[in-house]
Amino acid sequence: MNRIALVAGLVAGSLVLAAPAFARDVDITANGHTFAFSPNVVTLKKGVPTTLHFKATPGAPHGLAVPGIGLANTVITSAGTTVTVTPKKAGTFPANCTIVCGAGHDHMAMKFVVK
Ligand SMILES: [Cu+2]
Repeated sequence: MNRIALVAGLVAGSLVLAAPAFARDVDITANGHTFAFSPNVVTLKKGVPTTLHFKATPGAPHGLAVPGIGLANTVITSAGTTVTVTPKKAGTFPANCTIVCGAGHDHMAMKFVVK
């Protein structure tokens, strides 16, 4: 292997190592206009702390409580709130908005998948 190929290989290897398989910071938007969470599926890794940055579109607050991932009842407003969770068990944990926020409230759902 010549020197350039070796350097290119090292750089490529570094890039692979720098990209985590699971994000440890996730932005989640609660959209009160479409009554949806975005993203509506968030993958976490068992035993790995992940910081969830919640923010709502201006308007009514929303809420989430997902005991299965260690998320206590959390009020989500346009000011934003940040919670770090460390899931202890693998599985799929559905979550519905916990605060009646408008006409589409009953459809406002997402899920966390812990691997
Ligand atoms: Cu709601």
